[in-house]
Amino acid sequence: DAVESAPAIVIGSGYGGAVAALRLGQAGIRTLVLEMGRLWNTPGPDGKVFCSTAAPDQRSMWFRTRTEAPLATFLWLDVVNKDISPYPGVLDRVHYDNMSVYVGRGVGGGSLVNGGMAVTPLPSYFAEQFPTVDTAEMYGTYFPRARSMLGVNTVDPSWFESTEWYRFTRISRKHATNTGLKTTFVPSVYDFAHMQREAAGTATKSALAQEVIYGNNHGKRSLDKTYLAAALGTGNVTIHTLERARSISRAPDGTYILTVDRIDNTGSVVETKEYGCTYLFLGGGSVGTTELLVRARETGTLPALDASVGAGWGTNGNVMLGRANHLWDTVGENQSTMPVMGIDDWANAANPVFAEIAPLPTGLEHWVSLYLAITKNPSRASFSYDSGTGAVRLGWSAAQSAVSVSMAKKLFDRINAANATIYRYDLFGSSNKVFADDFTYHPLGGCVLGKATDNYGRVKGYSRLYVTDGSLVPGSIGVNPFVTITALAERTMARVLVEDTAP
Ligand code: FAE
Repeated sequence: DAVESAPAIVIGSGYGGAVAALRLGQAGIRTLVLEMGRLWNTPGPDGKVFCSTAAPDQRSMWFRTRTEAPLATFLWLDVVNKDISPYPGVLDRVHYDNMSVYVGRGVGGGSLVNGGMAVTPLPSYFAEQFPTVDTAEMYGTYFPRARSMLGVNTVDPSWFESTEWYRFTRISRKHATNTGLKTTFVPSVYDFAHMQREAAGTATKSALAQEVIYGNNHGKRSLDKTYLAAALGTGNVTIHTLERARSISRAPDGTYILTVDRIDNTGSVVETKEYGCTYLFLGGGSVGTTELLVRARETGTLPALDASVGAGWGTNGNVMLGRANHLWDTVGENQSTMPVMGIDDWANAANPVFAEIAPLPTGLEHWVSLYLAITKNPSRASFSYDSGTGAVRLGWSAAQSAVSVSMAKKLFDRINAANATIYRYDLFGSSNKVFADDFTYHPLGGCVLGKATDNYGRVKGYSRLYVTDGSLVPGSIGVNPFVTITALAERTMARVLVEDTAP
């Protein structure tokens, strides 16, 4: 059983993993990235790499026989989800007892499936969540570095005001304004010049063709086109796909040993490999990294991990909901899948909420205004290890979700009152559910910066072991999280490469 080894290994190729890979490669350190999902670069029989939300097939979800879209129903009808054959598709929904977590699977992680909203948090809230981090340095150096590498851009306001594709957003803005609420444009990593060409009919449609949560075939600057392309370009970085890290242990000489399952397109384990490395970077995302470390501590392979590994997890207060508009307030049959505006009521100390104005592109007029509310829910949960089954559980309760719902409800009750509108009852299953509070797009925490790690993501109890992903963020950041995750990873890499890898 030969052990393959590399000086540095990175687990996962989402934001945290991609930043680590690039900066290691640029420093001349040979680096292997292990990613459990596929490399999404090969067209299927339809000539496309990804499928659309309108016609999901095996490429849509991670080993499912039926899709599990966030909107379960439309007019209470089970028309949204489709039977599919099991395959390493690009979107996963990880189920815990009272909460499920959507994550991307593939080279690029969440960047392959997300809405592209590239939002920098308010400095005051960042400082509240990260009291030990130098805010001036973050906003002066690492946030700008992250935004520039990610290719953040903003929609042209005059195009936004005139295009049919954002009518749904303008209607929601009008209703917010009628309520006395503030709205704000949100930047994106979707190339708006491409989107305008899509609208003009001179480029193949992607955001304007119902592509998003199962991947975008064009326009999106996902990590495989930014950080990871640059990482491969250093000549020092290799990515292995369909390889899932199962466990981490430490050899007597202080190097790390990973047990990794290589799977095929049916999900069968075709090989179990061992890898060795000197430097190990964990970028498996909030649930991926935290599960690995909780299991390592509890099974005794890394027994010195801190007691706070597994703690401080939250949903970023996510709640999804729909409002029913008056007949004259049409939202349009044509909707871009990339959100560009939020209702910003975060300054309302009694009930802070930042609500993204979300699209619901069905190709039909449906009079629905959809939102993803980010609420300042202070609830946190912990992961625990079940030695009977070997499963890692999440102790999130329905009562903790109810906190997010009550905050979202306070805001949207005001919007409904000001506009004489009501909620939609047909979108989240047969039980007339108005607030989807049982899933999150923004899993955060589990290995919180300064608690499970030092102030730079070095895991407590071990040397040369680092966390660079969303598990560092203590459960809430008040806006969509990937810019923050990227900027924190840049900060960690800048420090680690200077202090820890000097010959
Ligand atoms: P992540 O991107 O999840 O990457 C982790 C990677 O590690 C994945 O590729 C995994 O397959 C892989 N992995 C995990 N465990 C293992 C293992 N054991 N072995 C090998 N590989 C492993 O982590 N955020 C925004 O800021 N703006 C948005 O508009 C937005 N929209 C979203 C929409 C959707 C549908 C979803 C699901 C998320 C959205 N997010 C959005 C959240 C954002 O994508 C997420 O915060 C980041 O992707 C998290 O980055 P990480 O590096 O933590």
